[in-house]
Amino acid sequence: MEKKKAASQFRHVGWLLMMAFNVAGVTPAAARNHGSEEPNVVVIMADDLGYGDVSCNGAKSITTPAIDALAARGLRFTNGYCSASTCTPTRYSFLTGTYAFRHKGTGIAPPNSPAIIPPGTTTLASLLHEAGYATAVIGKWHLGLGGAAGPDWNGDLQPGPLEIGFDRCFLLPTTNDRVPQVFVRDHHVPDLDPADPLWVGDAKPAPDHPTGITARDTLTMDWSDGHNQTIHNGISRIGFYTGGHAARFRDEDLADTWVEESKAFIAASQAAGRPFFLFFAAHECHVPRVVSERFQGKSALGPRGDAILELDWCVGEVMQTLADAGLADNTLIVFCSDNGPVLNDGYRDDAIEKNGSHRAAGPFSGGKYSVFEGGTRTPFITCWPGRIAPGTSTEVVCTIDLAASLAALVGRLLPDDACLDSFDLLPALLGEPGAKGRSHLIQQDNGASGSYGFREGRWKLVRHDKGVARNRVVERPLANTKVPRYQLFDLDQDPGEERDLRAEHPAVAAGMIERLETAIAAGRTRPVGPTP
Ligand code: NG6
Ligand code: CA
Repeated sequence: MEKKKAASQFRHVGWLLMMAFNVAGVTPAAARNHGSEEPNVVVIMADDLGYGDVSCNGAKSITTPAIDALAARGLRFTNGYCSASTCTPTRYSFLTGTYAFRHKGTGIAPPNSPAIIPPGTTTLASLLHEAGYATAVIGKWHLGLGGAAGPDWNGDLQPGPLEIGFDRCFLLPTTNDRVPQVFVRDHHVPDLDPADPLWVGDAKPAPDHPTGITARDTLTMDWSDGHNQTIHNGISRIGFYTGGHAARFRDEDLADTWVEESKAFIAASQAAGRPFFLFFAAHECHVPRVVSERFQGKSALGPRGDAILELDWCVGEVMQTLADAGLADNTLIVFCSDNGPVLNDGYRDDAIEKNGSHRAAGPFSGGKYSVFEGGTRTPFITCWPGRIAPGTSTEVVCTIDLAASLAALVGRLLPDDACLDSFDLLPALLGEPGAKGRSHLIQQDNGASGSYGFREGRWKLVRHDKGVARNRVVERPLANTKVPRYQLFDLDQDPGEERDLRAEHPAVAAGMIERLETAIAAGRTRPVGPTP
């Protein structure tokens, strides 16, 4: 009832209409030639990679030749976003096209989390699947597996990606600082020995179970905060597990394995004569930053920089694979990140000590866990040779818009009750002349703190219900800073969000406070009605 009432008020104030005219995505289908193209789609999502972590966005302490080549051949967005400053909510929104803050339980998923996206939900993957695409997710999942009781690690691991539109998956189930270190292929953990079953829990399985606390002297990478439970490969993690030894991977092999899996998926799709959608969910540069021996010690920034070099290698491998298969000109690659950067995220890996003058968030304040720009303004590149003219775009685009935009690309209609905050920004993503991006965007953190960013053009409203902001200065250890509940910034003049203009522009702030509240209460920001 509450929701319905709010939604009707929302329509009443005409804000939806305003959005309808301001957002490129509501152009009627008839006005465009949608549905006539069937490029392959590869979304490469990095983990914890900041705006300033790639040399095409100005990094000087690290060089990312493959990502730079993607940008040089494609469109580099200076106002590209993910929707949240932690992983699970961004991935939830990326796949469902709905802001994660609308649903409880979309914050950072624990090791035994059940599947967070209900089976049968319309997702970016299901939309492309229905359009005839072969679909796969390879890499970090972190959106839970299994029914209400959580994952049955030794049995059937469903529901999961295959129940929301993916034909295939090859996953790291959560994030690599969380247990367990095993892969999931489709519905099973491969290579499990039934004589050594895998057990995952949140309490010590036995009093003498070695942990990062009791066996700290055996660790190859020490922890600084949390991450002191079960040890695997010399690194203690969040959570406990036993068994499953034959199925366990080495941290050093993650990237190589996923690249190999991706090559196989691309080759199989090509052999089957099907267009494909690959969600390549990289782990770099999330903790623990333990990369292939080939990249260890290769950057000036320590393990965090080495991880960025490994990520760049993955991007290069995907590009080369497409080129070798003759698919480069018929593939749209989107490169993005799941949240902004963090230096020390719980392990002593010299990220702060070796950072020097590097600005992982570029010119922005905040990073991972923050609703200041650095938390969600992240690298964003689209590349489709022959279709996207190389260049730079200042249009506002977000990972949450890929669902509606790619549905439009392949001519799928969005049901009214799906993808509630996803806008069809296809023309802007393809760099078509005059195409507009978003006129507004809500940014969130992990979801439970009542913190939001709200961008409308040059204006940015920052809301912190608890009066504290997390991770305001990325180059220092994670900390809370006291802040007023509302702040207003002019991003044109002050991209670093340092000068609060709320007192100078009270009417602007008041209007934005109200529109943000309305958008949250309304349950959706995508206008009702078929898109495209
Ligand atoms: C935090 C972890 C952090 C990271 C994050 C999730 C601690 C002290 N911190 O709770 O290390 O795992 O969760 O990151 O445990 S994300 O990118 O997957 O959202
Ligand atoms: Ca992340």
